[in-house]
Amino acid sequence: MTQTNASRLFEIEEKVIAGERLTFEDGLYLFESNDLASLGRLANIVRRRRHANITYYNINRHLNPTNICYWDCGFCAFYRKPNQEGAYLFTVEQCVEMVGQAKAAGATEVHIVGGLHPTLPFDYYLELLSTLKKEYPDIHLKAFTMVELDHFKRITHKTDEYVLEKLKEAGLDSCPGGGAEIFDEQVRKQICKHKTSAKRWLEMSRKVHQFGFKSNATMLYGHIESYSHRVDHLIRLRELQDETGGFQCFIPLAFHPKDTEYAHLPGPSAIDSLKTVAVSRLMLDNFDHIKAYWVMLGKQVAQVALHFGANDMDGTVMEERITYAAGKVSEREATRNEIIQLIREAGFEAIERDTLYRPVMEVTQ
Ligand code: V47
Repeated sequence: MTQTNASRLFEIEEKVIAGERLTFEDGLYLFESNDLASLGRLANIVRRRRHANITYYNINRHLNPTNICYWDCGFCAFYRKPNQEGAYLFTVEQCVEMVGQAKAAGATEVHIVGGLHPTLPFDYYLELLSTLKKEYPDIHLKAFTMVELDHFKRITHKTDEYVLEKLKEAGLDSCPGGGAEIFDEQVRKQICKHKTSAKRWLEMSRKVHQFGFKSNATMLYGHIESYSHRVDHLIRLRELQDETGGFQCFIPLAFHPKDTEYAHLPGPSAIDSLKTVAVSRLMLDNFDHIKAYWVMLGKQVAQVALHFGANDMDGTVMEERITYAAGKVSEREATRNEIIQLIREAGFEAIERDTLYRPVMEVTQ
């Protein structure tokens, strides 16, 4: 006997209220549902239970030391080949200057990710971290995705543990969540066939957590993947989180097609983005935080996403380059006041956090 939509949703709602884990089939059902209001309502139950009326933001800066990359991911408009027009590599001094400006603007975090440069030695990255740490000891260095850590292992011909130890000595504080894309191997073969595998991304995250670092996790959605690939991705993250507890935050990344191999695709709609935030909140029952990354969602959709399970708006960002390269021309940074305003207008209390989600200051005005 087939269940009616109402009774299936009711069954899921009962699980959500009881704090029971949702299955793959539940996740798929939620993605396939067109009852957006109910998805939001269910995700909001979990969001409010964990974070009440609080929405976090931080003051941060993105720093992409180079866009030169020997891989050729089809979804990426950011990378350049070494002699290609627009290729760049910042010196450590240039990076220090940029972080100095961010520090002056109140930043507590620098988010450092870049292309996989074919000849830049591991020492460059160590020098970058140690110089930044020396100049700005209070700034949290959230640096290098699992894909970059895997690259460091390959260029040093040493172990993962060696790489992590050296980065730790140099001042690494935690790792961002990029490079996860979609874990399904068939999709990965099409959108980023040379990239670090899903298995390796997860293995490296496990090692990062075992080493004592926190990290984040992402999912790139709205390209050629199906709903079941998304649910599979979320469940693989949930399983690893059960094991390590080392993920702080999940960030669904809305695909921006312009100037990529998938420029013919429309990218995800606002409805799809809100669904994805909601289902992520509901499936990832062991993740504390779901981020509405306004750079990729757009500020307005990010605001609405706060009612669909997200409890974090990320930060001021300052000079984001990856989405900017893929056609996001208008929203490259935000001021503190603007983010606070977006959060308050959506009906939440804005709390500035550091990278580890400790409150930095309470805004009372
Ligand atoms: O790894 C690349 C994605 C990621 C495109 O950890 C694209 O707090 C959309 O990981 N359209 C980098 N996305 C961004 C990222 C991130 C952002 C904010 C916070 C955190 C965190 C992490 O952006 C890449 C890739 O998955 N990406 N190209 C594109 N055309």
